[in-house]
Amino acid sequence: RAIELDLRRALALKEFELVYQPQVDLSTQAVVGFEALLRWRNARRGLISPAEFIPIAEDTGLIVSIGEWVLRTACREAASWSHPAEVAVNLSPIQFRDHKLVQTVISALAHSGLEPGRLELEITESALMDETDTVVATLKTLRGLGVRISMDDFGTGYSSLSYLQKFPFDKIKIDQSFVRGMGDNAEAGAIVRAVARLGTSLGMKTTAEGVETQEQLDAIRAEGCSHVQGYLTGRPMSGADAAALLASRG
Ligand code: G
Ligand code: G
Ligand code: MN
Ligand code: NA
Repeated sequence: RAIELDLRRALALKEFELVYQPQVDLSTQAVVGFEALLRWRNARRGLISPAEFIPIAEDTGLIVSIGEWVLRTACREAASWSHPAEVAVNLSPIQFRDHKLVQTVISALAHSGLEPGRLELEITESALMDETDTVVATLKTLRGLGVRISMDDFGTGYSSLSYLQKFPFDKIKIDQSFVRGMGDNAEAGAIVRAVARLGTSLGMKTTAEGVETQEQLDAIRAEGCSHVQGYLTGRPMSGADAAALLASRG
């Protein structure tokens, strides 16, 4: 496929960039971190969403080298911030099949000088679906480095709860679909509340994702989520803007 050929050249042509979306601590209202989100800017194709090219990168195995670039870049940019905010990086399930994943993380931390506690790795439960024991062992090794581990898109898969029992995640990210549903149906609100409580009981932070309105923010605060990430509290922005936002806090 033509897009696959373009994707193969994208790293060498420096066509990738990261944008950063603020993560706000609801107890202080402060921006305490950013999620790094990958963007591909191709001369002919324009700006391509990761939803479009990540699946191709996964099918072709290109995700391993792209993911390495994401880790290195996110760590380097975060290390340059004037405040010790966290940076969250999404990991594809395919990256867990790479035996060098732990070494890649160690190397990204070492080269950037980023304190391990400031790096958060987001994984979806699909990463845990196959070879659960191996993936859990890798997560424990990563945690041993001091890195934090989040479960992303929580509630959208089939067996999220069983994975919470297999690995002590630092944070649960409640999928946007539940936040979006809160206005219209009582069930979505009840689920957000239950997950927030589950997180509290398990000693895990809970981030509500995709919060776009003040009403949603008030609701997720009332339900007991510890963090929020969404267009209301900050759109994804350039690394320079993220650095400026932190610096403006003085
Ligand atoms: O930023 P946006 O909402 O368009 O992202 C769409 C999807 O792409 C989300 O599911 C997000 O987790 C995923 N994504 C964004 N950046 C990365 C990345 O660096 N690596 C991986 N594996 N997925 C990413
Ligand atoms: O799968 P993951 O949670 O990593 O995906 C995050 C994606 O959600 C990013 O692509 C980001 O652009 C998008 N996103 C972040 N906040 C909002 C929001 O408030 N509304 C919508 N519709 N999308 C959001
Ligand atoms: Mn994510
Ligand atoms: Na998510």
